[in-house]
Amino acid sequence: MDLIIKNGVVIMARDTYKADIGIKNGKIVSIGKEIEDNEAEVIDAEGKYVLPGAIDAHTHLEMPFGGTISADSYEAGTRAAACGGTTTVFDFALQQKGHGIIQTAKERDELCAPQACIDYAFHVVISDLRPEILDEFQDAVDYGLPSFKVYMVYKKEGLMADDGVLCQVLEKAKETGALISVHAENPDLIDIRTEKYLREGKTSAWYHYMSRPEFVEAEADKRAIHWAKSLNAPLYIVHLANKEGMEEVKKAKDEGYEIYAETCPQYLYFTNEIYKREDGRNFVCSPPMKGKESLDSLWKGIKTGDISTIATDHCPFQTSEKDWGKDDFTKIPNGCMGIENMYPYMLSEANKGRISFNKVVEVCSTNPAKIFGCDDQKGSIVIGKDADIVIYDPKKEFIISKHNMHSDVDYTIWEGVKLKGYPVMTFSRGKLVFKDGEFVGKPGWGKFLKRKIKR
Ligand code: DUC
Ligand code: ZN
Ligand code: ZN
Repeated sequence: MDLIIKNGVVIMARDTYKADIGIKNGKIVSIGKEIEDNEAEVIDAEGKYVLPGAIDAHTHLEMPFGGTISADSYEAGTRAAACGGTTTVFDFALQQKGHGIIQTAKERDELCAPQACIDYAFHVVISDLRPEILDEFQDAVDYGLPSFKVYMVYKKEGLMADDGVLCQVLEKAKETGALISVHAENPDLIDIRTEKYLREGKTSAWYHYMSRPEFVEAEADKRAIHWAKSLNAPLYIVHLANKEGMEEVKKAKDEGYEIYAETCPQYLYFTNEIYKREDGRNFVCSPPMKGKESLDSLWKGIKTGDISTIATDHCPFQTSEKDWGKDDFTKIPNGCMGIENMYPYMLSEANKGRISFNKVVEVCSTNPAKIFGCDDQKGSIVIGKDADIVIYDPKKEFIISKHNMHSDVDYTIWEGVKLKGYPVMTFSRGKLVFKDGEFVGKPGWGKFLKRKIKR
């Protein structure tokens, strides 16, 4: 064996137990009591928790968006992820007009592969649906790319899928073993409300929220769920942030439909009140943070299992770019950071007693691995799987600051947030990539993950 992690408390989605873990060639090869091997390096995890690395199924790294490029490169983003206990990211590859699905992923891979510090996969965003693209679904699935996304918004940006496109991709995905994700907000309502506020001279970040409040998101959630139910097709709703949508997801799940909802840490911690602050623009993302009732309903959804996954929608911009919208909220590039904060924040909430540690492992690691088809390799501590492992110190106190983060962004929305417990080591396929606050991995280590969704 190469490595033995001894005496830790192993936390899985359904189980908690004390055990040693043996690792060889990047894989977990034994789990048990008092594993010995004179050749192996030994790490003593007494008093610590041993968790599967988190899987962030929603990131936008160096993505052209909002008139610029999101501020974390593949290197900076995956480095920061590793330092927050995330060992796999799923990034969005935007289809250019005229390009194919596999071509889109390969183009992003050229950029990502030399930089990636942890393993990664892509969801391809379909923005130019043609008969050839529908015909390519099966090839993409066979290639190991079984997840696509459509935007129900961003009409002016040329990204939006109308209901016709949404229904076609839902049906084709069902037929070919793929899964469709949607960003659900109603574009026409956003446009009309935005124009009204601008005409009235209401230009602060608060009107970003007001132009896309709860019901604007809920309508699109309901419409997407309606189509998915009607076509009996699976559906994954990204960054769910409102109560009405949460209730519709719950209803559909109770009726037996394969509907998954993801939410993000920012919707579990901040409310729309944040947009009233002087620096409110730094928190602008879409969908925006909502009222307290929505926040509470999302936490409830996590507890009941109606929220299947937590991911970050990590899409940061520098403060100078956010400042473009100082006097006009429509000029603020949309997106916030969270890639390094998701697991520490959720685990801290568990440590404070809000939910169980097992639940955090379930929504941050085991479920995304299952839903997106990499649970043969990722998402749990089981013999034969990748040794993507986090050692967590439940006693470590940590205050988030831009100074102790590892991304390239000059601020964090999480500044000053106090956490109870923090990761102290992260292993990616058995290789130590984070230790005691320092990144110790290297760019180019991360591998592209081929996946297959089981149905
Ligand atoms: N929302 C954001 O805030 N940023 C990136 C894309 C998105 O949908
Ligand atoms: Zn989105
Ligand atoms: Zn997103």
